[in-house]
Amino acid sequence: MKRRNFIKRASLTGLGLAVGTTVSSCLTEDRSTKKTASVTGTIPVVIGTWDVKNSTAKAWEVIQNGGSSLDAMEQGCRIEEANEKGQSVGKGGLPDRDGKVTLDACIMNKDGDYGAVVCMQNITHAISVARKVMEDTPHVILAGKGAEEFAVSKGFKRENLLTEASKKAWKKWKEKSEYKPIINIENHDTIGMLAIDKKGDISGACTTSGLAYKMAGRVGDSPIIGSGLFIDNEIGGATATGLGEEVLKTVGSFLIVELMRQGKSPQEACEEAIKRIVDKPNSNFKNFQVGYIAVNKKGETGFYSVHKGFTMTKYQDGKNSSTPSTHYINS
Ligand code: SD4
Repeated sequence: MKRRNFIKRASLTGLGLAVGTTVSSCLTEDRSTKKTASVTGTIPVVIGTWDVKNSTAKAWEVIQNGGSSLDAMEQGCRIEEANEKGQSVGKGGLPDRDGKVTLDACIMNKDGDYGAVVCMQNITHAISVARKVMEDTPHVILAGKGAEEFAVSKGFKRENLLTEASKKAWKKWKEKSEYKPIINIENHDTIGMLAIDKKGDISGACTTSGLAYKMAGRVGDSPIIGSGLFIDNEIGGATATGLGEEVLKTVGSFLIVELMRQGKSPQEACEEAIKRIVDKPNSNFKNFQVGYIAVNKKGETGFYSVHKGFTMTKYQDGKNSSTPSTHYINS
Protein backbone atom coordinates (compact mmCIF):
# COMPACT_ATOMS: atom_id res chain seq x y z
CA MET A 1 0.00 0.00 0.00
CA LYS A 2 1.35 3.44 -0.86
CA ARG A 3 2.24 5.60 2.15
CA ARG A 4 -0.34 8.25 1.25
CA ASN A 5 -3.07 5.62 1.00
CA PHE A 6 -1.97 4.03 4.23
CA ILE A 7 -2.13 7.38 6.02
CA LYS A 8 -5.50 8.07 4.48
CA ARG A 9 -6.86 4.65 5.49
CA ALA A 10 -5.43 4.91 9.00
CA SER A 11 -6.80 8.38 9.54
CA LEU A 12 -10.25 7.61 8.21
CA THR A 13 -10.39 4.63 10.52
CA GLY A 14 -9.25 6.81 13.39
CA LEU A 15 -12.05 9.22 12.69
CA GLY A 16 -14.61 6.44 12.74
CA LEU A 17 -15.47 6.87 9.08
CA ALA A 18 -14.75 3.22 8.34
CA VAL A 19 -17.15 0.53 9.48
CA GLY A 20 -15.18 -0.53 12.58
CA THR A 21 -17.57 -0.68 15.53
CA THR A 22 -14.79 -0.76 18.09
CA VAL A 23 -13.35 2.49 16.83
CA SER A 24 -16.74 4.13 16.76
CA SER A 25 -17.64 3.12 20.27
CA CYS A 26 -14.27 4.34 21.58
CA LEU A 27 -14.92 7.69 20.02
CA THR A 28 -18.36 7.89 21.55
CA GLU A 29 -16.89 7.20 24.95
CA ASP A 30 -14.18 9.82 24.50
CA ARG A 31 -16.61 12.42 23.37
CA SER A 32 -18.95 11.88 26.28
CA THR A 33 -16.25 13.12 28.65
CA LYS A 34 -15.80 16.39 26.77
CA LYS A 35 -18.45 18.98 27.43
CA THR A 36 -17.32 21.28 24.66
CA ALA A 37 -16.77 18.73 21.92
CA SER A 38 -19.30 18.44 19.16
CA VAL A 39 -21.17 15.21 19.92
CA THR A 40 -22.29 14.57 16.39
CA GLY A 41 -20.38 16.02 13.53
CA THR A 42 -22.47 17.26 10.64
CA ILE A 43 -21.59 19.17 7.53
CA PRO A 44 -21.64 21.85 6.39
CA VAL A 45 -20.10 23.58 9.35
CA VAL A 46 -18.39 26.92 9.97
CA ILE A 47 -16.39 27.81 13.08
CA GLY A 48 -14.52 30.93 14.11
CA THR A 49 -12.35 32.17 16.96
CA TRP A 50 -14.06 34.53 19.45
CA ASP A 51 -17.60 35.84 19.17
CA VAL A 52 -17.83 36.42 15.42
CA LYS A 53 -21.44 35.54 14.65
CA ASN A 54 -21.67 38.03 11.77
CA SER A 55 -18.72 36.37 10.09
CA THR A 56 -19.92 32.80 10.62
CA ALA A 57 -23.39 33.84 9.40
CA LYS A 58 -21.88 35.25 6.22
CA ALA A 59 -19.79 32.13 5.64
CA TRP A 60 -22.82 29.91 6.26
CA GLU A 61 -24.87 31.93 3.77
CA VAL A 62 -22.16 31.51 1.11
CA ILE A 63 -22.14 27.75 1.66
CA GLN A 64 -25.93 27.49 1.68
CA ASN A 65 -25.95 29.25 -1.68
CA GLY A 66 -23.70 26.56 -3.08
CA GLY A 67 -20.40 28.41 -2.55
CA SER A 68 -17.14 26.70 -1.68
CA SER A 69 -15.64 26.67 1.79
CA LEU A 70 -12.86 28.86 0.38
CA ASP A 71 -15.32 31.57 -0.73
CA ALA A 72 -17.06 31.25 2.62
CA MET A 73 -13.79 31.83 4.50
CA GLU A 74 -12.86 34.91 2.51
CA GLN A 75 -16.33 36.44 2.77
CA GLY A 76 -16.62 35.65 6.48
CA CYS A 77 -13.27 37.24 7.34
CA ARG A 78 -14.06 40.34 5.30
CA ILE A 79 -16.93 41.14 7.66
CA GLU A 80 -14.59 41.53 10.65
CA GLU A 81 -11.91 43.26 8.58
CA ALA A 82 -14.40 45.95 7.64
CA ASN A 83 -15.71 46.29 11.19
CA GLU A 84 -13.95 49.39 12.52
CA LYS A 85 -15.02 48.60 16.07
CA GLY A 86 -12.97 45.41 16.16
CA GLN A 87 -9.52 46.64 17.19
CA SER A 88 -7.60 43.48 16.36
CA VAL A 89 -8.28 43.06 12.69
CA GLY A 90 -8.42 45.06 9.46
CA LYS A 91 -9.61 48.65 9.56
CA GLY A 92 -9.54 50.04 13.10
CA GLY A 93 -6.91 47.54 14.25
CA LEU A 94 -4.61 48.80 16.99
CA PRO A 95 -1.26 49.95 15.61
CA ASP A 96 2.33 49.01 16.38
CA ARG A 97 4.46 51.12 18.75
CA ASP A 98 5.06 53.66 15.99
CA GLY A 99 1.36 54.14 15.28
CA LYS A 100 1.27 52.04 12.11
CA VAL A 101 -1.49 49.47 11.55
CA THR A 102 0.14 46.39 9.99
CA LEU A 103 -1.91 43.39 8.95
CA ASP A 104 -1.15 39.66 8.75
CA ALA A 105 -3.47 37.20 7.00
CA CYS A 106 -3.51 33.81 5.33
CA ILE A 107 -5.87 31.46 3.59
CA MET A 108 -5.64 27.75 2.75
CA ASN A 109 -7.78 25.65 0.41
CA LYS A 110 -8.80 22.01 0.07
CA ASP A 111 -5.86 21.27 -2.22
CA GLY A 112 -3.33 22.36 0.38
CA ASP A 113 -2.58 25.63 -1.43
CA TYR A 114 -1.81 28.60 0.75
CA GLY A 115 -1.34 32.35 0.39
CA ALA A 116 -0.41 35.02 2.91
CA VAL A 117 0.47 38.64 3.46
CA VAL A 118 2.56 39.79 6.40
CA CYS A 119 3.05 43.25 7.85
CA MET A 120 0.96 44.89 5.14
CA GLN A 121 -0.26 48.47 5.57
CA ASN A 122 -3.11 50.56 4.12
CA ILE A 123 -5.29 47.77 2.68
CA THR A 124 -8.38 46.72 4.64
CA HIS A 125 -9.07 43.30 3.18
CA ALA A 126 -5.83 41.47 3.86
CA ILE A 127 -7.61 38.11 3.50
CA SER A 128 -8.56 38.86 -0.09
CA VAL A 129 -4.99 39.92 -0.88
CA ALA A 130 -3.78 36.64 0.67
CA ARG A 131 -6.14 34.75 -1.64
CA LYS A 132 -4.74 36.64 -4.64
CA VAL A 133 -1.21 35.73 -3.54
CA MET A 134 -2.31 32.08 -3.50
CA GLU A 135 -4.11 32.16 -6.82
CA ASP A 136 -2.27 34.73 -8.92
CA THR A 137 1.42 34.47 -7.98
CA PRO A 138 4.04 31.73 -7.95
CA HIS A 139 4.72 32.58 -4.27
CA VAL A 140 3.01 31.92 -0.98
CA ILE A 141 3.92 34.95 1.17
CA LEU A 142 4.29 38.63 0.30
CA ALA A 143 5.52 41.08 2.95
CA GLY A 144 5.22 44.78 3.69
CA LYS A 145 5.51 47.20 0.79
CA GLY A 146 5.60 44.38 -1.76
CA ALA A 147 2.28 43.04 -0.47
CA GLU A 148 0.73 46.51 -0.52
CA GLU A 149 1.92 47.23 -4.06
CA PHE A 150 0.72 43.82 -5.23
CA ALA A 151 -2.70 44.57 -3.68
CA VAL A 152 -2.91 47.93 -5.46
CA SER A 153 -1.94 46.26 -8.74
CA LYS A 154 -4.91 43.94 -8.22
CA GLY A 155 -7.33 46.83 -7.75
CA PHE A 156 -7.42 47.14 -3.94
CA LYS A 157 -7.76 50.72 -2.67
CA ARG A 158 -5.27 52.29 -0.25
CA GLU A 159 -7.00 53.46 2.93
CA ASN A 160 -5.94 54.87 6.26
CA LEU A 161 -6.55 51.97 8.67
CA LEU A 162 -5.85 53.96 11.84
CA THR A 163 -9.25 55.10 13.11
CA GLU A 164 -9.66 57.94 15.61
CA ALA A 165 -10.51 55.43 18.36
CA SER A 166 -7.37 53.37 17.74
CA LYS A 167 -5.21 56.50 17.48
CA LYS A 168 -6.56 57.67 20.81
CA ALA A 169 -5.81 54.30 22.41
CA TRP A 170 -2.27 54.35 20.99
CA LYS A 171 -1.64 57.89 22.29
CA LYS A 172 -2.79 56.82 25.71
CA TRP A 173 -0.49 53.78 25.55
CA LYS A 174 2.42 56.03 24.53
CA GLU A 175 2.21 57.95 27.78
CA LYS A 176 3.86 54.99 29.50
CA SER A 177 4.91 52.91 26.49
CA GLU A 178 4.82 49.75 28.57
CA TYR A 179 4.62 46.60 26.51
CA LYS A 180 2.94 43.71 28.22
CA PRO A 181 0.40 41.47 26.51
CA ILE A 182 -2.83 41.52 28.51
CA ILE A 183 -4.72 38.25 28.54
CA ASN A 184 -7.78 38.34 26.29
CA ILE A 185 -7.63 42.12 25.96
CA GLU A 186 -5.26 42.75 23.11
CA ASN A 187 -6.31 39.53 21.51
CA HIS A 188 -10.04 39.71 21.03
CA ASP A 189 -11.37 39.61 17.52
CA THR A 190 -8.41 38.20 15.63
CA ILE A 191 -10.37 35.95 13.42
CA GLY A 192 -9.45 32.41 12.48
CA MET A 193 -12.14 30.51 10.58
CA LEU A 194 -12.59 26.93 9.37
CA ALA A 195 -15.39 25.54 7.20
CA ILE A 196 -16.58 22.40 5.48
CA ASP A 197 -18.87 22.99 2.51
CA LYS A 198 -21.65 20.81 1.12
CA LYS A 199 -19.17 18.81 -0.94
CA GLY A 200 -17.21 18.00 2.23
CA ASP A 201 -14.23 20.19 1.29
CA ILE A 202 -12.36 22.02 4.04
CA SER A 203 -10.78 25.50 3.90
CA GLY A 204 -9.54 27.98 6.48
CA ALA A 205 -8.49 31.59 6.90
CA CYS A 206 -6.94 33.80 9.53
CA THR A 207 -6.65 37.60 9.61
CA THR A 208 -5.35 40.04 12.22
CA SER A 209 -3.65 43.31 12.99
CA GLY A 210 -1.52 41.29 15.42
CA LEU A 211 -0.61 42.26 18.93
CA ALA A 212 -1.29 45.85 19.84
CA TYR A 213 1.82 48.04 20.19
CA LYS A 214 4.12 45.34 18.83
CA MET A 215 7.60 46.24 17.60
CA ALA A 216 7.71 47.55 14.02
CA GLY A 217 8.07 44.60 11.65
CA ARG A 218 6.81 42.01 14.12
CA VAL A 219 4.91 39.13 12.50
CA GLY A 220 2.79 36.73 14.54
CA ASP A 221 1.48 33.23 13.96
CA SER A 222 -1.69 34.19 12.11
CA PRO A 223 -0.23 34.34 8.55
CA ILE A 224 2.19 31.45 8.98
CA ILE A 225 1.18 28.07 7.62
CA GLY A 226 1.09 25.37 10.31
CA SER A 227 1.08 27.89 13.14
CA GLY A 228 -1.94 30.19 12.81
CA LEU A 229 -3.70 27.88 10.36
CA PHE A 230 -3.46 24.46 8.79
CA ILE A 231 -5.82 22.44 6.59
CA ASP A 232 -5.59 18.89 5.33
CA ASN A 233 -8.70 18.06 3.36
CA GLU A 234 -8.44 14.37 4.25
CA ILE A 235 -8.21 15.03 7.99
CA GLY A 236 -9.46 18.45 9.15
CA GLY A 237 -8.24 21.91 10.03
CA ALA A 238 -7.12 24.04 12.96
CA THR A 239 -6.54 27.72 13.64
CA ALA A 240 -5.17 29.75 16.52
CA THR A 241 -5.51 32.98 18.41
CA GLY A 242 -3.63 34.58 21.27
CA LEU A 243 0.06 35.22 21.81
CA GLY A 244 1.46 34.30 18.41
CA GLU A 245 5.02 33.77 19.59
CA GLU A 246 3.89 30.75 21.62
CA VAL A 247 1.87 29.29 18.77
CA LEU A 248 4.79 29.74 16.36
CA LYS A 249 7.22 27.99 18.68
CA THR A 250 4.98 24.90 18.88
CA VAL A 251 3.63 24.96 15.28
CA GLY A 252 0.21 24.61 16.89
CA SER A 253 -2.25 24.24 14.03
CA PHE A 254 -0.16 21.67 12.17
CA LEU A 255 0.26 19.78 15.42
CA ILE A 256 -3.52 19.64 15.94
CA VAL A 257 -4.15 18.33 12.44
CA GLU A 258 -1.44 15.69 12.85
CA LEU A 259 -2.92 14.63 16.19
CA MET A 260 -6.32 14.24 14.52
CA ARG A 261 -4.61 12.17 11.81
CA GLN A 262 -3.43 9.88 14.57
CA GLY A 263 -7.02 9.41 15.77
CA LYS A 264 -7.53 12.15 18.37
CA SER A 265 -10.82 14.03 18.36
CA PRO A 266 -10.61 17.77 17.60
CA GLN A 267 -11.17 18.48 21.30
CA GLU A 268 -8.40 16.14 22.42
CA ALA A 269 -6.05 17.55 19.79
CA CYS A 270 -6.67 21.16 20.89
CA GLU A 271 -6.08 20.21 24.53
CA GLU A 272 -2.83 18.44 23.67
CA ALA A 273 -1.59 21.45 21.69
CA ILE A 274 -2.26 23.78 24.64
CA LYS A 275 -0.50 21.31 26.91
CA ARG A 276 2.60 21.43 24.71
CA ILE A 277 2.77 25.19 25.33
CA VAL A 278 2.08 24.94 29.04
CA ASP A 279 4.55 22.09 29.57
CA LYS A 280 7.52 23.83 27.98
CA PRO A 281 10.41 24.45 30.36
CA ASN A 282 10.05 27.93 31.86
CA SER A 283 6.64 28.41 30.25
CA ASN A 284 5.16 31.71 31.29
CA PHE A 285 1.63 30.50 30.51
CA LYS A 286 0.02 32.21 33.51
CA ASN A 287 0.63 35.49 31.75
CA PHE A 288 -0.63 34.90 28.24
CA GLN A 289 -3.58 33.48 26.38
CA VAL A 290 -3.62 31.03 23.49
CA GLY A 291 -6.80 29.48 22.09
CA TYR A 292 -7.29 26.85 19.39
CA ILE A 293 -10.30 25.69 17.41
CA ALA A 294 -10.41 22.61 15.19
CA VAL A 295 -12.71 20.57 12.98
CA ASN A 296 -12.33 17.07 11.57
CA LYS A 297 -13.56 15.66 8.28
CA LYS A 298 -16.82 14.52 9.87
CA GLY A 299 -17.64 18.03 11.08
CA GLU A 300 -16.86 17.33 14.74
CA THR A 301 -15.34 20.38 16.41
CA GLY A 302 -13.18 21.18 19.42
CA PHE A 303 -11.73 24.24 21.12
CA TYR A 304 -9.56 24.92 24.13
CA SER A 305 -7.48 27.71 25.66
CA VAL A 306 -4.92 28.40 28.36
CA HIS A 307 -7.17 30.81 30.28
CA LYS A 308 -10.89 31.38 30.52
CA GLY A 309 -12.35 34.11 28.35
CA PHE A 310 -11.93 32.44 24.96
CA THR A 311 -15.01 31.59 22.91
CA MET A 312 -15.74 29.78 19.68
CA THR A 313 -18.56 30.63 17.31
CA LYS A 314 -20.09 27.78 15.37
CA TYR A 315 -22.70 27.63 12.63
CA GLN A 316 -23.93 24.07 12.30
CA ASP A 317 -27.34 22.43 11.78
CA GLY A 318 -28.77 25.86 10.95
CA LYS A 319 -27.76 27.35 14.33
CA ASN A 320 -25.24 30.14 14.94
CA SER A 321 -23.90 30.12 18.49
CA SER A 322 -20.98 31.29 20.58
CA THR A 323 -19.72 29.13 23.45
CA PRO A 324 -17.02 29.78 26.08
CA SER A 325 -14.16 27.31 25.92
CA THR A 326 -12.93 25.04 28.65
CA HIS A 327 -9.44 26.04 29.62
CA TYR A 328 -6.22 24.77 31.15
CA ILE A 329 -6.02 27.10 34.16
CA ASN A 330 -8.79 26.42 36.69
CA SER A 331 -10.35 23.91 34.35
C1 SD4 B 1 -0.71 37.46 16.87
N1 SD4 B 1 -2.15 35.57 17.19
O1 SD4 B 1 -0.39 38.33 16.08
C2 SD4 B 1 -2.14 36.97 16.85
C3 SD4 B 1 -2.94 37.80 17.78
C4 SD4 B 1 -4.28 37.24 18.02
O2 SD4 B 1 -6.41 37.45 18.77
O3 SD4 B 1 -4.61 36.11 17.80
N2 SD4 B 1 -5.18 37.97 18.52
O4 SD4 B 1 0.07 36.98 17.68
